[in-house]
Order: sequence, then C-alpha cells, then structure tokens
Amino acid sequence: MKLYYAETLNPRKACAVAKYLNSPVEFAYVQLTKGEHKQPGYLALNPNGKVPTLAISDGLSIWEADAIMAYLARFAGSDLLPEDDRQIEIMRWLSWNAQHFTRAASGLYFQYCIKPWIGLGEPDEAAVQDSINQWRPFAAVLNNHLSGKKYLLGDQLSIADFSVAVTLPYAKNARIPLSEFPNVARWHERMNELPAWRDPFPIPDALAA
Ligand SMILES: N[C@@H](CCC(=O)N[C@@H](CS)C(=O)NCC(=O)O)C(=O)O
Repeated sequence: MKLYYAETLNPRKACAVAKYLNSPVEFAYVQLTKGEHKQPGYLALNPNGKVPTLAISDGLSIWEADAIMAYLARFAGSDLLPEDDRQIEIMRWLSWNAQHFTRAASGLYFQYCIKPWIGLGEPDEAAVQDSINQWRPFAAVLNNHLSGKKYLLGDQLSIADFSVAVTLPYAKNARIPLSEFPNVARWHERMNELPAWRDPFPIPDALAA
C-alpha cells in the first residue's frame, strides 16, 4: 500500500495512524506547492486532487483521511476501530468533527499557518474572529465530554481521537485558544505521549510548533 501525503492537516491523521499501527505502507510525499496533486496520474487515484490518498493493490484507492484511518485500523485488526457499538460513537465524533470542531479550527490554521506558507499574505482579522467564535462553543462541548475521560471513548484510544485532535498540534502557531479548555488541553497532552502523534510524517513538520 502507498500512502500519499503532505505535511498538512488531513494527511496528519492518516500518517499518524499508519505510524501508530506500524502499517505496511510506503509513504509517498506529494509536493502541493508544485501542484503534483493535480496531475493526471494522481487524479486517477483521487479525483478530488487532495491529500491524503491510500493506494491499495489492483487499482483500488481510498481517499478521505477518516476513511483511510478506518481502513488501516481494520487491516491491522486494531481496537482503534472496535468491532461493536462503539463504531457508532466513533461515527458521531468523526461527523461532529468534520462539520464543527475541526472545520472552525481549520479556519485559524488556514489564516496563520497555510497563508504564510504559500505566500497568501497577512491573516484576515474578520475571518480569524469568525473562526474563534465558531470554535469556542464546540470546544466547550468537547471539554465537558472529556471530563474524567482519557480519550473520547473513555479508556479506549480510537481513530476518533486522531481525527478530532488533528488541529491541536498547530494550536500555538494557529493561535487556537486551547488553554481556555483544560480537559481538551490535557487530552491533547496525552495524545502527545504517542510518538506517532507527535511525529507522524517521514519528513519534518514545518507548520507545527
Ligand atoms: N476531506 C478531505 C480533505 C483533504 C484536504 O483538503 N487536503 C488538503 C491538505 S490538508 C489538500 O490536499 N489541499 C490541496 C488542495 O486542495 O489543492 C480529507 O479528509 O482527506
């Protein structure tokens, strides 16, 4: 299997899970700034022209980072995706995250990390404020949920943790007000105890602090 990635937000989840599980993947770096993800060969694997993509044998490929994490967890027979009702809870968190928590935080990630990286100029103050206003209520939901819990499912680490936490390694550079939500901050410190989470990419992560 070949995991196409760049050192950006969504590939981070897939790379971290692949490293955590020691999955038999070959990491393939995609240079976004050179438009490699828009070339016909890559578009045949992922018609969205985005990273990550997991190319599996016989012409089959999976796109969407959450789906790639789920595939890798099942491939490994790992408890990161338990084979029981907890899958419903995982789906809930993945959906909530895509629609709310990470959607809001990625506005800050874009303004403070991606714009300077690709030379798009200064952060837009109105967009920054809008993202923070959207993020805080969802961070409060997460903060309440994590009270007394190690991970989103309780004691069990799952792909939901890898997904929901994905913007937090960039909290400092993206100015995400993480310290306002101590349970979320503690949970992310726990994620940081995992070498695969701290250092998911085969190359250095220029965008995280
Ligand atoms: N929903 C997709 C989002 C993928 C995505 O937006 N990837 C970004 C990097 S984090 C990308 O490829 N951006 C380049 C582009 O859109 O041209 C997923 O979860 O995999």
